[in-house]
Amino acid sequence: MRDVEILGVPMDLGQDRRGVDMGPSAIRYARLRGALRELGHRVTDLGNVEVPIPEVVEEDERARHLSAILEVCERVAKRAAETVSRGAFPVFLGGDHSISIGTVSGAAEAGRTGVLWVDAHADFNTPETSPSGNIHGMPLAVLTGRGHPELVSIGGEGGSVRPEDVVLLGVRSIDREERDLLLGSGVRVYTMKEIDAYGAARVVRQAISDLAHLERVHLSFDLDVIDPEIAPGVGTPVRGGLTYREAHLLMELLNEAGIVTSLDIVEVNPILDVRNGTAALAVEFAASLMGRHIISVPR
Ligand code: 6HN
Ligand code: MN
Ligand code: MN
Ligand code: MN
Repeated sequence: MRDVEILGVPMDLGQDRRGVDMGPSAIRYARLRGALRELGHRVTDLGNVEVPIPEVVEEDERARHLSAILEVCERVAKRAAETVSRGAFPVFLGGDHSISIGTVSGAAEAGRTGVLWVDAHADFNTPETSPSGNIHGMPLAVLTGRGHPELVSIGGEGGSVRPEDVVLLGVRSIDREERDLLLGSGVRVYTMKEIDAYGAARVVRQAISDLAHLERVHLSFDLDVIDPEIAPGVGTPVRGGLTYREAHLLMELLNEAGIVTSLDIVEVNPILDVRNGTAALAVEFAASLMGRHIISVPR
């Protein structure tokens, strides 16, 4: 049993498409709290962090909506730090992936924290390498100390996490210069190619062992890692993603390993979704991570 605290961050300033700000509502509508309570957890919903809408926010060409995102992420980091200081398990609902600059920085206040970044993209751009200027393509770089100095400063000098404590999983779309930056960073990367070649179980177990030296691991789960045929409600879909069972297996193996101490569920876009199916999947995967078993076998 865990004390779980849900915090919504209805942010859509980190990318171009409207609708991802409705992610927290969609995930709540899909009964996240009920699903986690059924597993025996004590679940509190802390509501949403306030986020301005793009219409009232200034543009910034190389890193769009920088100052507003900075402000929101600072607030999020503070709330995240409060939750982990209570010993609770935070579940952050995005919003686009730029929120993780705040969630991970705050969670890492509890002590050295690893990151498992599960995503179709590497999110390792900087304002210099980014083809879009969208900050949701930059958070993992920021968290490891690369990119816009104001964003990096949220996690304090040098970033919130060490590159050797970070594992990327499920990637299949990386920009050219982003790739060079990532390859030189020390972050471990398992692309869809490794998952196809060796199987999800083997790759996930390897990722778990890569993080075994850490007492705390933050799972940042971008729904676009799932194949868009089953998870269409995301702003930047890429073909060839995780299957339904591969994603459940990932969560089941993480649950078994017991290493995850905080969670982001990001990039759910209800406007692009079909009958809230992507949010419903997100809730299913969260429940698998938090202990849902089809059959409980005593071990
Ligand atoms: N996400 N690499 C592209 C960019 O604009 O930097 C896409 C980023 C997608 C980010 O899905 O969280
Ligand atoms: Mn704008
Ligand atoms: Mn992402
Ligand atoms: Mn992504």
